[in-house]
Amino acid sequence: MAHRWKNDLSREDVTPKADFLNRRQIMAGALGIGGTAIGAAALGTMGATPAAAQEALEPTSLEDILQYNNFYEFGTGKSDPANNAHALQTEPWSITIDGLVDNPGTLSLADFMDGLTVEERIYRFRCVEAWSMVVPWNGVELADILERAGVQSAAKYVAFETVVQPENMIGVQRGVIPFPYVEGLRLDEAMNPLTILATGIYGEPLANQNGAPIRLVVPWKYGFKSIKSIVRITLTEDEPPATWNIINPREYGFYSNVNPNVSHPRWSQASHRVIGGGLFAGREETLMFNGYEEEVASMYEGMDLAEFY
Ligand SMILES: Nc1nc2c(c(=O)[nH]1)N[C@H]1C(S)=C(S)[C@@H](COP(=O)(O)O)O[C@H]1N2
Ligand SMILES: [Mo]
Repeated sequence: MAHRWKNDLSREDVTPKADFLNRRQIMAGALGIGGTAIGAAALGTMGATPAAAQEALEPTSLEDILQYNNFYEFGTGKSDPANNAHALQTEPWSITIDGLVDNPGTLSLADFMDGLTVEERIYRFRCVEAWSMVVPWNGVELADILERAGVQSAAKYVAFETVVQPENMIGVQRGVIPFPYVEGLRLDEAMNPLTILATGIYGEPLANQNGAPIRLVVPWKYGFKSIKSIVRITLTEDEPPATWNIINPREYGFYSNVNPNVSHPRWSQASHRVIGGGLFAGREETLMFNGYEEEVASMYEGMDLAEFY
């Protein structure tokens, strides 16, 4: 399983993926494409989990995950996506992979997911607005997709783009921010085993408001990096544009790694509000890299983390 990339990055350069994840291998049927019900989940035995990562994360209720969203294509209010995203047209869906890859092309979602194993990943999810959830995603490692595309050695970044359906998207009609929503990662971030493309939550296909049918999840970065409803993935040499970074570069950096020690210009990032939990909802201290320091800190050695907020 240890395969080398065509460029100089390799799986061996990053933390072995097995050791930090509460993971269950889920049958490919869990994709939800074609309406297949989720199959029985076989528990992955991936070796011992280090004590730090073993901390059991209590997933946020599905109700909260479905009703407290950011998806500006459907409005700026937290309940707007739940109210308006039913209009999103997700069938048919195709995804283009292009740029600096050996195998560019446009695939239907089914072909895009063909042969990939959908896993469960229970991740902390921290919005830059200082709230957080724990989400049991179902998804595939982005690295597997990039490998199949054949990343060329000149590629340094990965750019992502969200669908634009003006007739279905009230936020696009209102022009609340520029669309399409775009985001990007450095190639090593994109290839980190923590980085997934999610197609489900709680074993169900992604709800429209959560970025159906497929969205990025980068758990050590602020939530706005986790771009929804992706239609294009482009390998580039130069740092790609990122929506919030374009809108306000002083407040939203390209890197935007979760960092409790670096305040947003208008609020502290030292703690966050936990979504859900009813009466017992409260605040928690925010962890460096959102608790994934061991897995990702080495990628930023020599960088001034404050500068790269
Ligand atoms: N296309 C698109 N992707 C997006 C956004 C958006 O407005 N449009 N909002 C981002 C922000 S700020 C957050 S916090 C997460 C929210 O994901 P969730 O609603 O599934 O929790 O989606 C991110 N991805
Ligand atoms: Mo966010």
